[in-house]
Amino acid sequence: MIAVLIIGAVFAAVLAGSIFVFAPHPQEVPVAESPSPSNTPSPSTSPTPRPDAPLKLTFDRRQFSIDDPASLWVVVDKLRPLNPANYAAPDLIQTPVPFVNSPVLRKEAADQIVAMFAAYTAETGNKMQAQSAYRSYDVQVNVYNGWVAQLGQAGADLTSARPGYSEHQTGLAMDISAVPNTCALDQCFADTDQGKWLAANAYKWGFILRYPNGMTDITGYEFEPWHYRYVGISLATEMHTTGIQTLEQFFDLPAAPHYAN
Ligand code: DAL
Ligand code: ZN
Repeated sequence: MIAVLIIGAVFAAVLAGSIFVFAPHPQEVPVAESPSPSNTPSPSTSPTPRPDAPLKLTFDRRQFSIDDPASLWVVVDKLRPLNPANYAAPDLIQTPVPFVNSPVLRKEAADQIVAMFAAYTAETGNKMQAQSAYRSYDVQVNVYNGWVAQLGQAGADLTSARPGYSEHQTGLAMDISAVPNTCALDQCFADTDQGKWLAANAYKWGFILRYPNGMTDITGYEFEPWHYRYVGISLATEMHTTGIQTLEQFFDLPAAPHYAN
């Protein structure tokens, strides 16, 4: 009887041991994640890193300059004017898409706009168009002064950049509108089919919504659902995946609600 009890106890201990040995380590138990975008690897191909493992950096935030006006990543805001102030990119070309104002952009951004507009039309049967793209320093002088005449300087500064401070001068930004042209340069563009599609899909062609809703304290501008900025597919996708909405936050730059002077 005692022998039976001892054998039983030993068997139970071995069984418990094997459960202990073969039970998954708590850190290796798959963690339920919120739904991931379709273009990110599934958890099975990308296991949750152990807390004690070195952080694996998959994206180099300093690959390209954010200061050089010729860089696809240049950050222009109220604290970061273009340098030189009258900069004009050497590779500006006409962008062959429907337009309100004839659209010029840098070559890579122009090619991506053409591809993005075509994809939108193929998917939905609808069309979008260029409202305004590259603006030189001198053109921005007129645009900004027009807004000041209409809204006063404080109002103008919430919607229009001063000359030398506009992303439009980089040749990488485009204001996009719908065909037919409803809600052009109006916040109701966000509710159009074109506005909704762009907000969900523009990153796939390398564009970001540069002045998102609720970010005025960071970007310095009111919500502009029509203003898209080309930064390249890798950065646009990284911002989409991480949910970081502004270039200022992504690159740890100071918020730029106001001009320095
Ligand atoms: N509307 C944007 C801020 C610009 O004028 O560049
Ligand atoms: Zn714009």
